[in-house]
Amino acid sequence: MQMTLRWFGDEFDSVKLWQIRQIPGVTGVITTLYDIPAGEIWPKERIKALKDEVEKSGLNIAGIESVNIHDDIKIGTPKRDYYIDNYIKTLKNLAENDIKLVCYNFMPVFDWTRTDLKKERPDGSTVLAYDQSVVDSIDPQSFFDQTNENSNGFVMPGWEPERLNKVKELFEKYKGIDNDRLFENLVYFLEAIRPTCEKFGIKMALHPDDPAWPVFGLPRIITGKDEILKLMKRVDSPFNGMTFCAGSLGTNPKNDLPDIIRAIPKRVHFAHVRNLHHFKDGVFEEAAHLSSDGSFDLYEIVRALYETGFDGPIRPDHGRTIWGEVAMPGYGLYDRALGSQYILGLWEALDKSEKRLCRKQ
Ligand SMILES: [Mn+2]
Repeated sequence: MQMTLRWFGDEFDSVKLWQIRQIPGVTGVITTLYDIPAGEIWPKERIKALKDEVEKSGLNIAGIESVNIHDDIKIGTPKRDYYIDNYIKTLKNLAENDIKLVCYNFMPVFDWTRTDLKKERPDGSTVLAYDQSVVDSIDPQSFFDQTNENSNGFVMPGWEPERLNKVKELFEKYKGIDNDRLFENLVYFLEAIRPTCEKFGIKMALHPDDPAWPVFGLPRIITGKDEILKLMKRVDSPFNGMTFCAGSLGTNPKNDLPDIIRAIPKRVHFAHVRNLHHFKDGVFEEAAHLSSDGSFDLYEIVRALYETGFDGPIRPDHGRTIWGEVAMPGYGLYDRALGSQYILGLWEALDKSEKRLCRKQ
């Protein structure tokens, strides 16, 4: 297991590499070339420059989040092969720079969805929150505008302004795409990149849908254990794996998070570990990582990762905004640093208990 933090690059992130380097036990970052639109090839020199910058600070690039998938691939238009070919070239360029973990998602139009980016909690901290009734009462375009207005001036991942004027057009294109079609388009994409991934040892880590149900009438296919198992079996190769995201899968309280991890041993390539507080179905807010602050048992989640031999990167995912920090909602330094220490503490306790048990036997 490697503890990491997501980092959006010097130009976009309020958090600096030297600060990340000072968090005990955090040895790498999960990063991206944030300015390259989905569908374009990542130049080898840009990847090399990013890698050099990270390594100069004493960290490494533990993986990429994300290389985004062009909507033509998700929709399955005649242009998809062109975009898949570009994706393969990007994967090769990454592998040649020794970067072999790629997180991606297959959500139509919107990435993750939250209805409030600074909901205040009783202690004065602010968090990302979701209320289904808000989504039900607003059109997608206004929703998009609202999200961008509330992001403290930062560009939110998956909510890039250049997509803004395309929302209507995209919704048109997704007409007729149901869950089955979207699933088949995902399989088509995975089979197409498979030879490259297997040749270079690239691990693809699919991020589950967030929230884990359809929003704005768009299809959603990676929402729980059955759907994940279906995909793992359909493209049954170690390259085809998951990003286990507690906060996304856990939006549905019916999802048994440790059970999902145990159902796909060795196919969890990357983990996002955080906590949510549920109020009722479809209404939740993000919480501090500590089990007692939210609805998830973080000990059981980390134990499931530990006991299935998880050896990829973990990131503390989102954090609360605390101590007056001005940062991209969810991606401040302070609370993610706290979260990383808690997860590392759980991991150390599990590891030492296990070793003590081994000595006794
Ligand atoms: Mn996540």
